[in-house]
Amino acid sequence: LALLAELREALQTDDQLVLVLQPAVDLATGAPTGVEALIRWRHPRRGLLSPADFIRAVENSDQLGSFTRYVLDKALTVAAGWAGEGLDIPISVNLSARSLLDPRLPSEIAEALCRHQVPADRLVLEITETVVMSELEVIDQVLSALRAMGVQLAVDDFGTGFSSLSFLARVAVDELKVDRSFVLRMGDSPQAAAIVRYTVGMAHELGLRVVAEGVETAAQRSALTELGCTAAQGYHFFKPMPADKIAAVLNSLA
Ligand code: G
Ligand code: G
Ligand code: MN
Ligand code: NA
Repeated sequence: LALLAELREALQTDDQLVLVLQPAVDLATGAPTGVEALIRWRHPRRGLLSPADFIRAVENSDQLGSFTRYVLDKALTVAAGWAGEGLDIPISVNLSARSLLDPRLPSEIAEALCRHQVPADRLVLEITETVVMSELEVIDQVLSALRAMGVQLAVDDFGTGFSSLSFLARVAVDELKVDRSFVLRMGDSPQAAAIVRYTVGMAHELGLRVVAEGVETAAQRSALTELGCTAAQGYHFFKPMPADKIAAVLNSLA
C-alpha cells in the first residue's frame, strides 16, 4: 500500500517514472521497424524499479487508469518528436490486459493521439494474451474500437500463454512478438526452433508482422534469418535507451 501511495505521488510530480526505448530492426536491412517503450520507476528510496516490481500492485488498484494514461502520454510525446524529424516509425506501448476492461480506453487514446498529433497507425499496443483470454468477451469491444481508430495491436510474449492460438483466431492483430524464451533455447532445442519456425510461418500466412524478442547473440540472429524471421529486438541490436538518445539512433539506421 505504501508503494501505491508513492506511485500516486510519482504520477503527479512527474519526475520519477521514465520511459526507456528499444528499437526493433529489420533483419535484412538493419532499418528500424519500430520502437518499444518500457517504463522504469526511479524510486527515491527503493532505487530503480522495473514494472515487474510494481505492475501487479498497480493492476489491482484504482491507479491503473492513470498509470496507463501516463505511459501513453509519455510515449506519444516521444513519437510526436519523431514526426518533427521526419521519422515515421511506430511506437509500441505495453498495455496491462486489465486496462482493456475500461470502456473509456479507446476515447482516451483517441484524445491523446489528437492532442499529440500522432496518426493512430503509429501506435502499437502490445497485449499479453495469457492475461487477456479470461475476459475476452469484455475486451472484445475495446479492441474493436481501437482497431477501428487505426491503432495497431501486437500479441506480446507469443507462445507463452495457454490460449495463444484461440486469441489469434478471435482477435484481429497486426503483429506477433515471439517470446524470448524460444529465442534463447532455439540454438540447442529442436523444439524451440520448430516453435519459432512455425510461429514465423503462421504469422506470414496470416499477413502479420513478426518480431523475435530477446536476441542476444549473432548466432541467434542468423538462426532467425534462416527460419524466415524478418524482424528482431534484443540486446544484440540495442538495449533499451533513454528518450534523448533514441532519435539519433533512429536517424543513423533509417
Ligand atoms: O522492461 P522490463 O523487462 O523490466 O519489463 C518487464 C515487464 O514489464 C515486461 O513484461 C514488459 O512488457 C512490462 N512493461 C514494461 N513497460 C510497461 C508499461 O509501461 N506498462 C505495462 N503494463 N507493462 C510494462
Ligand atoms: O514482456 P515484454 O516482451 O514486453 O518484455 C520486454 C522486456 O525484455 C523489457 O523489459 C526489456 O528490458 C527486456 N529485454 C529486451 N531485450 C532483451 C534481451 O535481449 N535479453 C533479455 N534478457 N531481456 C531483454
Ligand atoms: Mn512488450
Ligand atoms: Na515479450
